[in-house]
Amino acid sequence: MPLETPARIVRALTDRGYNAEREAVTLIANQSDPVRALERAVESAPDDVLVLSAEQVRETIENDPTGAGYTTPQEPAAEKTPAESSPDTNPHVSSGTDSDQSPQSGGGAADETEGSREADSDDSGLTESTATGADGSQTATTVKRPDETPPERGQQSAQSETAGAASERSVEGRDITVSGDIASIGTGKYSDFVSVFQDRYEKLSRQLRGRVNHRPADTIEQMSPGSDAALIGLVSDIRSTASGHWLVELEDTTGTFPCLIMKDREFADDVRNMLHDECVAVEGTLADDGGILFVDSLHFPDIPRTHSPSTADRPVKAALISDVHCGSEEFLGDAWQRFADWLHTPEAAEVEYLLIAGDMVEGIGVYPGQDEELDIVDIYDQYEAFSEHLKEVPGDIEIVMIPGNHDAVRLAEPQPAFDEELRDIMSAHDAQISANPSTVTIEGVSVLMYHGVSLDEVIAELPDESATYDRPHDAMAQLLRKRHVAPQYGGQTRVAPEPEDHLVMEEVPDIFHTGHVHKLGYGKYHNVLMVNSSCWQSQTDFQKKVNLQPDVGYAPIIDLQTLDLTIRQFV
Ligand code: D5M
Ligand code: FE
Ligand code: ZN
Repeated sequence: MPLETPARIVRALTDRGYNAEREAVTLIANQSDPVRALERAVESAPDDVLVLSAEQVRETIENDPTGAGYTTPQEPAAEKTPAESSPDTNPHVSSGTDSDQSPQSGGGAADETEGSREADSDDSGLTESTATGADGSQTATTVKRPDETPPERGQQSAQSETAGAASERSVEGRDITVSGDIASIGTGKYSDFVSVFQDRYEKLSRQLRGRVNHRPADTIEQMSPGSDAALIGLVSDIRSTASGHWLVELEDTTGTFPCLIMKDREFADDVRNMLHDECVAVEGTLADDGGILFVDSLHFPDIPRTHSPSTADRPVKAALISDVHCGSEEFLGDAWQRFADWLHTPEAAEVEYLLIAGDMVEGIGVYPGQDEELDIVDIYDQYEAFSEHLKEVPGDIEIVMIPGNHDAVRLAEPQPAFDEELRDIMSAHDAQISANPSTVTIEGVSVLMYHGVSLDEVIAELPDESATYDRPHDAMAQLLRKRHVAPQYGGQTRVAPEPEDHLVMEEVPDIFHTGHVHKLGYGKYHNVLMVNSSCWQSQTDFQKKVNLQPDVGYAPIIDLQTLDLTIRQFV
């Protein structure tokens, strides 16, 4: 019998161009003649149907003219193998699962994972969850960017690089709202560079205003020497003096002002964690000649320590992955297959969401010499191949995707969502497609999804105690503290000139999800759960040269009811 496992049924359906709901697969598997059930389900599927629903399969089975050998899903055939029985009663784990390969599976603690480390920040507390049994109750997903009035569909200008807009649709049992796309209306003119920084200052200074009694830089210039003063500004320069103190120049909308941080201050080390263009507040005393502020306290926008994350009110889980790199010679198709197969097992029944934080495909011309490692050289063919892999993911899992630096959208951040052409290619799974970054609210839990290009910069610029490739979540914590996903302008991370700064974290997320550095890392920072997904690509030539050992094939799974994290590996 060639169709004895749900994984095989999924594969057979994918070969025929179909994606399927898990219950549809189970129904087919439960038939005494699954081959016939599958063929009939496919034959009777309407032409425009891409996702085979349980309802449609049930109908096909009920309307089978022979009816011979069919069993109802409620009454599994007595002689069935474990793999063919229903998820509720089936202890069997499909051959694609990681159960005997992953150090985490079977109840191992998440922090035993090689290549992943838990942040040692003040309030970490990751645990593992192995709860089972979905109740299938109402769900709600919102994909949105904070601070955004999404345009109506079709309202974007012709030169706009964004494709989508707010959309609402009703999927069986779920209420989904997507308002994720940015309408890129930047013209690339100087005025947009000015306005994106003005907006950054406006949004971040608002977060600091309650903590200091600040004055504009030009007012401070006029104040009498020796007076107390406070200033909020974007960091325009950081220098160390001959005697080892720090001279930090802050800029607001009225001018710049130099601030001196003495090396013996307890917050002097924080200067090492500063990046150009981030927003900070200082309080201190003006020097005798008035031309410099001696800093007594330094404040970052930060996440309040009292932040209490929201949780789902039913048992439901989300898998957070990134960096699939389909089309690369190093793409790990087998690992992906095992992951997709696992999603069809009873163990994964509660996984209702799959978030993919960028780099769906390997892309073309991303790095010099990259073409030598391409398995698929045409970018559209890469997305076609990725779409085939998406079909292996259960059709009843909600997928949310944002682009990364390898994807076919503009490189400058914020990156708009995939355009219509790419959406069409990837339409089989009907994923939610949004900008980089985006905030996705699942069952009341907000997830800030950001691909993570700025992590390279944070890791390069900050001292090792603050961020390394082995601890990408430390770099993420720095971004949370700065309340900005890509603070530094003019470096590696390209920031688009726009009327608004969409990269500011105006709202505190419950979960912060990034990728890009191809390392697994997780931890908590002021109760925000941080997850840097690994990747589905083995070490590339470049990574070999710079000795970057990627963590591959991990799928962090978050229980949205408890925010417990389980790490699974599928290599
Ligand atoms: O990048 C994956 C990681 O590897 C990320 O930390 C950047 C780094 N990387 C990979 N290739 C290069 C080249 N050629 N130059 C600089 N940095 C590189 P990803 O963009 O996700 O492939
Ligand atoms: Fe990547
Ligand atoms: Zn990347």
